[in-house]
Amino acid sequence: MTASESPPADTSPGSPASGGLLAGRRGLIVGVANKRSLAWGIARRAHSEGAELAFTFQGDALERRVRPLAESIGSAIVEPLDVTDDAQIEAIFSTLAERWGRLDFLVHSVAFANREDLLGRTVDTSRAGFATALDISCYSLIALTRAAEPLMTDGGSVIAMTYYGATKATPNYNVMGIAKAALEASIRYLAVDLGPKNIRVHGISAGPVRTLAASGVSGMRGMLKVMPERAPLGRNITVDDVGATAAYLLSDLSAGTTGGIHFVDAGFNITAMRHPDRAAKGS
Ligand code: 0WE
Repeated sequence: MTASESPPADTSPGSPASGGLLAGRRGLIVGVANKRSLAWGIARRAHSEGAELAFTFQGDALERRVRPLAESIGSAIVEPLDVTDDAQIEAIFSTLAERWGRLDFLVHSVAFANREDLLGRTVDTSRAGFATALDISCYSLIALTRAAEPLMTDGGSVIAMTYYGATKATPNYNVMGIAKAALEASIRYLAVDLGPKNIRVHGISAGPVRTLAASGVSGMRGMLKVMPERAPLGRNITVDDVGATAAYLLSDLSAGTTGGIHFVDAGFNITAMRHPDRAAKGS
């Protein structure tokens, strides 16, 4: 048979590709809030690479957002999950055990700090605010990974979302930077624990994107302006950029890779300052 006689591969967005990178894989996506979410960018790409997905939502308002998105890509499992509640974590994984019996990947795209802790001085962070940020943004990865482990019987891959504010002090990111530093360390320790079971654990450090989590963040507009001036690629990143890197990290293409933080930031993190030939607009 000549090449011209083969049927064209269906790689259109939203159509599961039988020859896709993630064909036959099953994954849980935690952290879709709406269609702009990084988690939705990952889900869309995972689906187009052939994966079957389950989703969680937190609260009625987000259920109304997540359910239609999940249904649009044929996902039959959409369940509530508050990551601070051990019983709900147990419940979602027993649902996955019943319905699928196995899990290939987990995507963690969840963070929260009280709004008053994302302004002003980190030195003013309360004990309760610190505990909230670390519990929701970091401990949840450990808890979810522990619950996923028994289902990842054929190996697996875990992705958690992080940000450059984990390693470099970033205005207003404050306690979230501390939580992301702990999350990045958790990724390394989990990778060591689960490596023997061929479960790989990765961080994606995404550049700033206009999502629900970034809305109302003071200085977001400035960050989105500075990125293209300083980043080697001269642009901001998109959720599709994140989805593509995630597909690689969830697939066998990255079989020899675990415990790392993978920057999807147009190269911003490797620079010390803006190149003088790339003039800031208006300067
Ligand atoms: O990790 C994040 C956002 C996480 C986040 C956002 C909010 C806003 C609403 C966590 N908790 C809350 N709590 C709220 O009440 N990003 C990487 C996006 C982000 O957030 C920032 C940033 C960037 C970038 C906050 C301050 C400065 C920069």
